[in-house]
Amino acid sequence: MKESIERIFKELAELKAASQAEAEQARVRFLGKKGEITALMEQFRSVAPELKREYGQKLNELKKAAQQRIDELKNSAAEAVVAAAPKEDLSMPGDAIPQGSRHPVSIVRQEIVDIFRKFGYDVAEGPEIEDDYHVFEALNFPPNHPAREMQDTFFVSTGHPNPLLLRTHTSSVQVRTMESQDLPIRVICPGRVFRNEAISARAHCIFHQVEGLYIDKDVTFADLKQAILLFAREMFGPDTQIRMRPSYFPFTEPSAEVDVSCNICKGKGCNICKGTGWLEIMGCGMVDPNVLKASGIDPSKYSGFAFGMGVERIAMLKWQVNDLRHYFENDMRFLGEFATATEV
Ligand code: 2NL
Repeated sequence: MKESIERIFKELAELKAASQAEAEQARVRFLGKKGEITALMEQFRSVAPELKREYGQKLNELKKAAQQRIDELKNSAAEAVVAAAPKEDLSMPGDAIPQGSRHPVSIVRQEIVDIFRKFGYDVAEGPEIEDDYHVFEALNFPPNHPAREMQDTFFVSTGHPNPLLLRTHTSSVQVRTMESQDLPIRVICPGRVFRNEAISARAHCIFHQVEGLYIDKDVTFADLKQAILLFAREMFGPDTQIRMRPSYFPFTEPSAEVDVSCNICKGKGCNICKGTGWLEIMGCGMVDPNVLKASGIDPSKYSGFAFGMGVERIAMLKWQVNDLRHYFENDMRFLGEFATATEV
């Protein structure tokens, strides 16, 4: 037994393992159920009592030494695996995280809002689900006006004394502003609007509007023209000209459509302005006295102007996009075109 112990001590000292698997094999060989040290432990039971103390000590030392040696071999084999693995090249560029960008409609909406904020307008928002009063009645829509009909408006509930509907313009927000705020009022209302229309290159059932309202004493059509001219020059460049054509809206009188000079062909005529040299950008007018009255404002003391524009339409002009549907399809190839320098 003594020789066996000595021999195993020697073997342990010379033991090598090229891998963790080999170290495990050595563990089984010495310390496993049928291992050499385990067998010596069995033999120990029949050792003469006077030798028990000496052999017992030696055997315990041997067992400890074997465990230690095998652990060492396992650790160094594991380190060798790591050392042999291909090294990470820390100078390699990282994987880029795909970066989003603001939606073009959002960019233009913000630009429009920023221009009017600079002019001193406040921004107001309101509910997308509205009632007939705030969308139509308070805005002087006669009871049988076609815009009230089912083909233009999405009704959320019908057969109800006060049916809910999706707002067809953000004028409803301005009505709420007139009801709740003190005069004078200078407010800009961006938001999503809904119309029950067939989807085409020029129309969608959901789109975005920015409407503005200015009410004070002695507000005139000249003030309206100047506000629109300043806006157009901020938005489309300092050389921009505007022209107004008479129009009709139930909530304004007089009413006008506004065109800006086409800055693509400089008025010569191109396919964006269809050869006219002018691009239509918004509708506007002097607030109808009936609209003021409905919201508790005395039209003999106060007057105001209002305007409204479609954000997608302005965005189409700005980037010469020929189909409004691009703004709703979320095709990353299209949306990626609008990353601005400040965001990158
Ligand atoms: C357009 C035309 C317009 C208004 C909106 C308005 C709001 C109030 C009172 C009077 Cl509370 N008017 N808004 C006025 C004229 C035109 O929008 O073509 N929008 C896309």
